Amino acid sequence: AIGRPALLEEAGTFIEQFGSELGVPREETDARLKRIADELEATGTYTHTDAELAYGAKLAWRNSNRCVGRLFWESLTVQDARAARTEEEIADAIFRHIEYATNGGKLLPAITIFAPSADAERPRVRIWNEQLIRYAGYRQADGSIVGDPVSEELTRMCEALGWRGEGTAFDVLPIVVQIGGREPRWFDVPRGLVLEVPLAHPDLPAFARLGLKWYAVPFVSGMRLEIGGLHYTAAPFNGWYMGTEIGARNLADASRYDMLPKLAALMGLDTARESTLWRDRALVELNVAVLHSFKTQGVTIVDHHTATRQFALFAEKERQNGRTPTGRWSWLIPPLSPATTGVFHTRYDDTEKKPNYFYQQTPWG
Ligand code: HEM
Ligand code: NRG
Repeated sequence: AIGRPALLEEAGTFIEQFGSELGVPREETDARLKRIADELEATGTYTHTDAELAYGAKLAWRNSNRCVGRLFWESLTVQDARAARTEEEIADAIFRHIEYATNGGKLLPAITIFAPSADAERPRVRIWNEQLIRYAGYRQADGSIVGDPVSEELTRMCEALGWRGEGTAFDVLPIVVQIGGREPRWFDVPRGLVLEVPLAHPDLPAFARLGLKWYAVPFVSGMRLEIGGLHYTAAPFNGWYMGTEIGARNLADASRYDMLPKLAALMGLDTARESTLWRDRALVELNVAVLHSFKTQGVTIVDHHTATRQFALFAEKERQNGRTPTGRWSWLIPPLSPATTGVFHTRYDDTEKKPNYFYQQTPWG
């Protein structure tokens, strides 16, 4: 647990940054600091204003060293759901977020922020899912997995709570909401809210026979947003996909959907020897299919060449504003053809600034 002096100090640092970046008059910042000290004294915590909450969430994105998409940090839309008190109210706010951000395919970066805690270890709200929309993974009797292996454990937890999926390779998991130490509750996402993209290849008609698809929007829901010493342990956010996240990892990793051998067979490649580079050739075509399919179906996506150029622009803008851009090189480089992008040949300062988004323990311990 964080003591009051430590919380007051964290709050002060954030309020000063908020004031200086947004040009708040000195007297106003001083008055705000006094009010926070009083509220802390009286209640042990304090409450962000709407403006502080919104700017804090944007700063947290700007400070996310592993994120290549930060050029657009100022465009984040913030839904304030701090007043949601029941599991149903929380689920409703989540559904509103999904609908707003999906926007018929023209994706909008957004975050929904639920009630905070002064103590990160005692959350008032947790969302058990790492992403609001993800596919279930079912362990079979023979040890293989149907669906997304990354979801195996959450799938089992959902089943233990009474949820049953259809058993396909693309069952959308329910959203599991937990308030304080209460029993978690699950909610199916209304089908009409889940936009998905069936995958086809522009010049390999047989590709469609793989029966692949992916959901349109990555909604990260497991991370803790920390602003001015307050911990928003449920604060799901989304932008849009960089194609390689799906094409070079989710569908390609041997520990995920493991599609490279199947695609290579379909392409008629010689898989008997590694030196034919069949994996690399299949990987490129899988990524072509992802970008092509999202594009033709009108769903926002960015390729890794464009995304890394946008990131370079972000870094340049940060320097122009007198700040040192921070980043983690090993995450910023794309998993496909990294050395063809500028970030591969650039070094980044990996200092962790706050506000920021942090990992937290799995809620079921
Ligand atoms: C990570 C792209 C929006 C915060 C990432 C990663 C990519 C990416 C490619 C690496 C993911 C991985 O390797 O698993 C983008 C793009 C966006 C976007 C193209 C489009 C607008 C956002 C937004 C936020 C955000 C809106 C928060 C407000 C983060 C964080 C991580 C991350 C915290 C690290 C996640 C982790 O460690 O698992 N982003 N992002 N990003 N992004 Fe973004
Ligand atoms: N790699 C994960 C998603 C992580 C976050 N990526 C984003 N975030 N693009 C996957 O599902 O593939 N975002 O907020 O847009």
